[in-house]
Amino acid sequence: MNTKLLASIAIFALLAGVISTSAMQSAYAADYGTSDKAADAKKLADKKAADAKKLADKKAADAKKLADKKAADAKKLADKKAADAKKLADKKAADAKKDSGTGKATGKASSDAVTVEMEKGTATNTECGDKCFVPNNVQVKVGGTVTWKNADTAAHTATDSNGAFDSGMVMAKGSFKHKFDTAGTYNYLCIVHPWMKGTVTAS
Ligand SMILES: [Cu+2]
Repeated sequence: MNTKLLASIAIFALLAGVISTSAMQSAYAADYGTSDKAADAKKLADKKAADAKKLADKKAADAKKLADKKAADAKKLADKKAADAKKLADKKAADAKKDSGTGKATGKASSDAVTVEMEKGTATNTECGDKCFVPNNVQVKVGGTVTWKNADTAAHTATDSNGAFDSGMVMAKGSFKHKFDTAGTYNYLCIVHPWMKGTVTAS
């Protein structure tokens, strides 16, 4: 063997070693580098998916909270309306009871039975105006009755201006009842004290 050949072999071997090492390194790098990128991409995708889910969950939770609040508000409003309606109905019932109980009917609503009082002092008080017959103006249903009660010490009458009814003399603590079978407006007065005037409307 000569020296030149030995040197050539040595150089070849060295080169081969260098080339194979670098080839392995690049293969390694390519392999693991790609794998790292894929892992990173997966991680990123997972994070995005997790974030998206979190956001969707939050939106759903917010929407539910809002819907619950709306439902609660609607219920509260409905409850309040129902309570108000009940209160109003109770008040009306109480007023109606009060009216029928005392005979001091307001005359605002048409009813089957209305009571009118001939007030105290009306025989002498020519200024009693709409406080002679109380209430002064009453509404009654057709077929309903109006009862006049004399709360005064003097005798009075309830006499229709057109002759539809006439109580005659109603003594102190006495009363007179008339049934209204025909719709209409009836103006009446006390023939003893003609300043005492009242109206019955039957409808
Ligand atoms: Cu009178």
